[in-house]
Amino acid sequence: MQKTLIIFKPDCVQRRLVGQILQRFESKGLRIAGLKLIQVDRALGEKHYAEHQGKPFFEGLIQFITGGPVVVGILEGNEAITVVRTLLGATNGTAAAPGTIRGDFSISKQNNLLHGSDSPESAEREIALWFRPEEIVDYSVAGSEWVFGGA
Ligand code: IDP
Ligand code: MG
Repeated sequence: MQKTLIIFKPDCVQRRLVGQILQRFESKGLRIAGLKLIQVDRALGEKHYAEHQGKPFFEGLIQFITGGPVVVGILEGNEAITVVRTLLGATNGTAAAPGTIRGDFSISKQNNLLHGSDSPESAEREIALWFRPEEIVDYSVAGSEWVFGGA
């Protein structure tokens, strides 16, 4: 079972889309292993997006991610990293396929509603950056054998 980090970015919170998008992840069968609403400060934003430092959109991205509260969570399930990235769709909301979260709700390159970890290494780094160990909750979801069963 794999864990991945998701961030409902400030546009998602302000547009009151958190609930219906979280429902998509739950419906898919992913387990919520951590969830909280926080105001991101510049230091955390810069650490999270360190790989984009120096790019032309970096400063705008930091202004965006610190521009209002976010909901950050950890989802767990079979192939959770890929599953979440697939549900999110392409980075650019104008190009994301209909049926994906960004395809259905975003029409912006920057304001694309959610972040999802892109590899096992990123997931490990990001989970450690955003969550203290005691905030990550291990429990079994009723009926999960029906969701995760088989090959
Ligand atoms: P990802 O979130 O799909 O992994 P990345 O390329 O890692 O996409 O970019 C991180 C975030 O930076 C994007 O989700 C988006 O919010 C923002 N971003 C990426 N490219 C651009 C751009 O060209 N202009 C403005 N913002 C961008
Ligand atoms: Mg990325």
